[in-house]
Order: sequence, then structure tokens, then C-alpha cells
Amino acid sequence: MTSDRPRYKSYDSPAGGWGAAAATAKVLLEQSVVTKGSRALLSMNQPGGFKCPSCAFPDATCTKKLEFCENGAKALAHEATRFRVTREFFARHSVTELMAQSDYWLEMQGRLTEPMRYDAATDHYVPVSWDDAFALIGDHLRALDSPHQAEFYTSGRTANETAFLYSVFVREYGTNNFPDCSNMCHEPTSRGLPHSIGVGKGTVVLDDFDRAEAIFLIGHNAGTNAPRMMTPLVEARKRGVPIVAVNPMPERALIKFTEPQDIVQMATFGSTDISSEFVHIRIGGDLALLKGMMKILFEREAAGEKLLDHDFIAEHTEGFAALKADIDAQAWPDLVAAAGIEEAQIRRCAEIYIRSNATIICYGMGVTQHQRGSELVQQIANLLLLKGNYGKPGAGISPIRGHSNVQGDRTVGIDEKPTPAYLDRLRDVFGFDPPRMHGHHAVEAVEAMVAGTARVFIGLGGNFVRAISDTDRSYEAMRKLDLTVGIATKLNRGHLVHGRDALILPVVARSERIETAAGEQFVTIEDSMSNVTASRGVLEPASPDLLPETEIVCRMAMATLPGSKVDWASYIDDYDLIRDKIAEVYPALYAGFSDRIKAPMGFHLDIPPRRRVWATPNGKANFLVIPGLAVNAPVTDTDMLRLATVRSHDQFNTTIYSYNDRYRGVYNDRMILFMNAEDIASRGLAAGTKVALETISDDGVRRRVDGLTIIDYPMSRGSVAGYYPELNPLLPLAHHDGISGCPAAKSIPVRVVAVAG
Ligand SMILES: Nc1nc2c(c(=O)[nH]1)N[C@H]1C(S)=C(S)[C@@H](COP(=O)(O)OP(=O)(O)OC[C@H]3O[C@@H](n4cnc5c(=O)[nH]c(N)nc54)[C@H](O)[C@@H]3O)O[C@H]1N2
Ligand SMILES: Nc1nc2c(c(=O)[nH]1)N[C@H]1C(S)=C(S)[C@@H](COP(=O)(O)OP(=O)(O)OC[C@H]3O[C@@H](n4cnc5c(=O)[nH]c(N)nc54)[C@H](O)[C@@H]3O)O[C@H]1N2
Ligand SMILES: [Mo]
Repeated sequence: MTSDRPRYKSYDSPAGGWGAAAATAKVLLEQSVVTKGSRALLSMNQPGGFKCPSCAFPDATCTKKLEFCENGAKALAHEATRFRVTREFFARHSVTELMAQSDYWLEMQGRLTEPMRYDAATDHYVPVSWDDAFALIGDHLRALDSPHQAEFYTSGRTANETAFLYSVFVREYGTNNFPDCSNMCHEPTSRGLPHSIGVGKGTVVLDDFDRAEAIFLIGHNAGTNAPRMMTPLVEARKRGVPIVAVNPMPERALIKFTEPQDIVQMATFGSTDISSEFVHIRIGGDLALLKGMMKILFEREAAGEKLLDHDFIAEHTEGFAALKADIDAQAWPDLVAAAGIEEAQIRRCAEIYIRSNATIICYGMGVTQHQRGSELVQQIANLLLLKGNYGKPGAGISPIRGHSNVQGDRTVGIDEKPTPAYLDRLRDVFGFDPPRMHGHHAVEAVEAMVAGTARVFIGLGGNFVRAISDTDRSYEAMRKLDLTVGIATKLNRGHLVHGRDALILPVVARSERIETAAGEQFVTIEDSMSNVTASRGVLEPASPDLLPETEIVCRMAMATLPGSKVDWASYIDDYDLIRDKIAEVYPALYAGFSDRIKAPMGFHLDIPPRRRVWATPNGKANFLVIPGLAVNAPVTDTDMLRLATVRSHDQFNTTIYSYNDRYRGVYNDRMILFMNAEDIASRGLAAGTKVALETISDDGVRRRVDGLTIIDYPMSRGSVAGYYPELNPLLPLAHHDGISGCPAAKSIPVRVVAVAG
């Protein structure tokens, strides 16, 4: 008995468990792929199989155990779906009609099957041959006054081989305009961390979780967004390791979890308490928490205890005195007010950190998506440095990345700010002069479209216009372009908000076989912990008219650069040749790539801080002073609430799997405002009523989303939450991290507007 009516009720059971098993069965059934999907699930993340297309968390390398993951299963089922978007589908629906449909409806139509071109006369997408599609792209790109008028987007499902070729193509064409999903995601890690420890990546590997003595989880929702991470967390808890979860929402899986792999727990309806300390932080209060913890360390050191790793600090770091001065200057009442928690709890967190000889701090979007996200990342790095938590077993910093290969894409060249050394190597290996001027990140790409200086947008995967900020303005900007190209597996909003000319180019998906003239090919992926592994699809492609993404990049290049110095045709067939070039351009990381990748579990890329080597200008790890306590610019409006836009349990970014969010007790609705009871009452509002949200900004633009239902939810005071991407119209393009440009999607200043009736 199911009803489509919205329902809200609190969820008090553990996360995971039978609910997760049932949800897996349900999604396989819904996509009509029970047998095919179940078979494919058996090769997911196994040697010789393909890498899960969902998150970037590594899988246990030492076991052959089937890693069960509900949300990995959803991603696979939606990719392996029986449903198809055909030329008849596009003939039936005009683009205007499709635009009126929900993101969920678009996703449920199934896999794209052949290349399509927009026909303005009829407002329909119509079939186009691959040759004509590439010719159109080449014509547009060659017609531009400058290569900087084109924006080349990458989403993080793109494999290393494809991303590498794309970065070569675009640089030979002449620009570094590489907006990518990382710009909206872990960019504060990529840009902030190198100043601290010399690398913009995490320093831990999966084995470190077995040796950690304390684990902090700041601003991420592992049970939903990195479910495979629950296994090491459960194991750590069973060993008695304290886990501190810092979050304005009491995410269910951070509190209690039943491992679907644990037969005894499943049979007995048992569960594991995940966090030993749940820190109900105010949105953006994390900087104050970190500073408070440091203050306690310094206070107790002053009282005679030896808590810091003085040898490490002396030998490996710079900037300690300045950091200490900043922390000493902070007053407890200010710290407590900014964090929104009690001093006693900050003291408990500090105690856990002090007692542990090996601490891992993991973090996600709750840290990065603020106006000072990069600095917040740097403050996490500072805290770890104080006790020498780098380059020893069980310790380090662990950004929990998003897309399965978002980290790898950056490693192999998707970078709008390439280093001169890398550009020199590219020139030496391929024989062309790459552009030196920095290109656009995601926000700058939209700004260029608004200004009219960008004319062409090519999207290698993803759903850029739906993922980026300021939906209304971004749609308008995208519609001014001469050409938009969506290289994709599924129909999405990005194909409907298009330029004068527009193409949809459908690709072979991660779980599917790639056959070329040289035989079966595989691609490679780098996970969140810098492990590079092969991914070999096992399923038949969804349609005979799909092309592998790598071939699409080669043929775009061939159609655009007739005098190219690069032998594009050879890379269409033999992916080992691409890997050989990656090895030439990145000898320190990738020497011997084609051989090393033959190891069943792949190999680990060198992370110098693991060896206590610091690739910073001064050769040291740097304590960086992060002034103040606010990670967002202050807003004077006393009615202001901070809005975090988050993911439900049933979505992958802009892909909506269903309208349910089981662990938050929400069914059949995504237009939700999660709000604290006192914040509701103090505004004279009531749970269950419909309200609007308006952004507080001083740029004269009115941003409003209507039709949100208030849910009485244990949010921290002054903090509210709702779903991404529905609330992206509220996020001003200019509201982003100052260092990295990452949109501050977790801290939008808003006011609730009561709606009459
Ligand atoms: N199934 C599934 N898996 C995914 C994705 C998906 O959409 N679906 N997306 C992938 C991608 S691209 C990414 S980047 C990751 C995202 O994974 P997460 O980082 O977990 O992403 P979010 O759901 O956006 O929110 C993170 C958490 O931050 C908390 N938060 C908000 N503001 C603050 C704050 O100020 N401080 C603190 N401490 N916490 C705060 C929110 O309450 C929420 O629990 O997941 C990846 N994996
Ligand atoms: N307000 C707000 N905005 C956010 C965020 C937030 O937390 N709040 N999070 C940000 C983050 S962390 C991210 S990473 C971005 C995500 O931004 P994107 O990566 O651009 O978005 P996705 O929704 O992951 O892209 C989904 C589309 O990718 C295509 N696709 C799927 N698999 C493949 C494949 O194998 N090949 C190709 N070529 N295409 C494929 C499908 O057509 C699908 O429709 O959004 C950001 N935007
Ligand atoms: Mo992400």
C-alpha cells in the first residue's frame, strides 16, 4: 500500500540494515534490471570488473567480500535501466514540454540512445549523425574570435584516460577554461591544502582507519553519500575508537548503523552506535570549535602537560607562534557563541583529540561550501599538525570526495590554474605550446556567459546548469550561447537549457563494455585515497549508437584541430597508448602506468606528506593563521537564518532517484524546510505550513523559492536545511569561497516568508 501524498515522520531506527537491503531490491525492480543488475553488482568494485559509478570512497583491497552499498546499487540500477530515450521520444516531446517536467521525470525516461541536435524551427531535438555532430562542434570552435570564448566543463565520473585527452585537446585548442564539478565541491581542499601540507588531497589510506585512535567526521553524511565508509567506521567503533560527528543535522547513520554485511546484526536487528560524541554545531560554527579545541591544548600545555608533538613541530613546520597567538587571543564567550555549543562539549572534543596518538579528520561539503571554506580546511590541517598527525599510521586528513573520479580528473589535467611545470611537460611531450593564462572555474564560466564573452559550452558529463548557483541567472546565461553540447548517459536539465545550436551526445556508461578496433578496453579511476584502479564494464552498451567518451574527445579534437600535433586516431582504439602519455606527462606519479595497472588492485599514487615530505615553497608544513571566527560574511538582519542545501538519501547530485529521504523521515516530497522548533515558534510559524524562502543579499536581485513545507527537525538553532538542486535559485553566484570560488551552498543567508492562506 503506497500513497503519493507527502508524509513526514521521525526515523528512529538505525540506518542501514534491512531498510537498505529492501531499497536495493526496490530500485532494481523499478528499473526492470533485477537479473542484469544483480549480476552487474557482483562485478562492481571487484578485480576485473568496473568501479562503482557513485561515490569516491575506496573499497577494501584485502578482501573479496562483496561490498554492499544501497546507494551504489541505485547508481548502477539507474545506469543499467531498461528504459530508453529514443528519437521517437524526442519527436513526441518538444523541448518546451520537456522543460516543464521534473528532474525526476527526466531521469526516469532512461538512457540516451543516439546523437541528437536541436532544431529551432520545431523546438525538438532531432537525430544527427556522429560525423555531422563533430563537424558542427569543430565549425563553432574554429569560428570563435578567441579560444577563451569556449568553456569546457568536466564532471567527476569522467575516467582518467578521457579527462587527460580532453585536457590535451582543450589546451592545444588554446584555453585553460576548465570549469568542473570539483570547483563546486572539494575545491577548497585542492586550493587550500597545498599551502598547508603541499598537496591538495587527503593523506590517509583505508588501512589507517584500522589504526586510528580517534576519528572526527565534520560536515558530511557518510551513510548516504559514502556508504562504504560505514564499514571502517563500524569496525572502529567495535574496537572502542571514539568517533566525533560534527553536524547541524543529527544524520541518522552518524548516530546508529546496522551493517547490511553483518549477518548477526541483521538477524538480531542489532546495530552499532557510530558517534561517541555528536556535536550539534551551528552552520559555520566549525571554525570556532576547532579554535576552542586548540585553545584547550594550549591552556593545558601552559599548565605543564606535554600534549603537542614538539619534535614534529620543530622539525617539520613553520608558523606555530603566529597560530598560537591567534588562538590565545580568542575569548571563550565568543567561541561558544560562534560554535553554538557548550564549552564543556568543546572540552570533551579536545580531550578525545588529546588522548589519541593517531587521529583522522574526515570532512565534506559542510566544511568546504562556505565563504571561507578553504581557510576552514586549513584550520583542520592546523589542528592535525599540532599533534604530528601526518606521516604516521592511523592519522591524517581525509577529505571525503564526491564523484567517483573527481580527484583523478584534477590529477590528469582538469585544472583551470595549471602549473608552469606541468604546461612545460605537456609542451615537451606533445609539441604544441599550451596557453599560460589561467582559465575560468565554474562560477567564472557563468560570469563569462552573463557578460557575453563566452559563446560555447561543452559539458563532458554532469548537469552544469542545474548544479551551479543562481539558477535563474545561470539559465538565462546559458541560453545566450551559440552552442551547448551535453555529453551524457541520461537526459537532464542541462540539455533543455541550451544555446542557439545544441547537441546531446550519448555515451557508453561505466558499467558497460568498451570495444574498439583494438579489442576490449578498460579505463582507470583514482579514488578519494589516491588509489588508481582499472574499471572494466561488463554490460552490453545501452544502444549500438553510443560512443565511448574517449572516442568523443578524440573526434571533437580531430574536427576542431586539422593541423593537430597529436595522433588522435591512435587513442580512439588503444587506451594503453593514452596511459603511456599520462606516464610521460606525470613521470613522478605515473611512471610505468600501463604495467602497474595490471596489478589486480591497482596502485597508490604518492602522497608526500605520508613520508613527512612537504612540497611547499619553504619545504615545511605550514601553520596558517585563520583570523576571526566566522566562515561567512556577517549579516545584520536579525531575522536571518543560515540555509544549508543538502542531498537526500535518494538522489545523486542533480539526479533524483525518488522523492523519499528515509533517514530524515520524509516521503513523497522534496520541497522541505528543515527547521528547529524554537526558530519556528519565534517566528510565529507552525510545522506543516507552507512558506517561501528569500535570500538576504545586497545586490538588488530578488531570489525566492515558494512552496516549501516546514518540518520541525532537530536542526541547530539559527540553521535551516533544504534540498539541492531545488534551492539553487537562492544561492547568489557571488556567494562563494574567496580562495577557491566554491559556491557557499551550505551557508546561504535567508529569511522565511509566511505565505497567506
Ligand atoms: N548517494 C549519493 N552519494 C553521493 C552524492 C549524492 O548526491 N548521492 N554526491 C557525491 C558528491 S559529488 C559529493 S561532493 C559527496 C557529498 O557528500 P556530503 O559532503 O555528505 O554532502 P551533503 O549532503 O551536501 O552535506 C553534507 C553534510 O554537511 C552538513 N552541514 C551543513 N552545513 C554544515 C556546517 O556548517 N558545518 C558542519 N559541520 N556540517 C554542515 C549537512 O547537515 C550534511 O549532513 O557525496 C558524493 N556521494
Ligand atoms: N546548492 C548546491 N549546489 C551544489 C551542491 C550542493 O551541495 N548544494 N553540490 C555541488 C557538488 S559537490 C557537485 S560535485 C556538483 C555536481 O555537478 P555535476 O557533476 O555536473 O552533476 P551530476 O548531477 O552529478 O550530473 C548528472 C548527469 O551526469 C550524466 N552522467 C552520468 N554518468 C555519466 C557518464 O558515465 N558519462 C557521462 N558523460 N555523463 C554521465 C548524466 O547525464 C546525469 O544527468 O553540484 C554542486 N552543486
Ligand atoms: Mo561533489
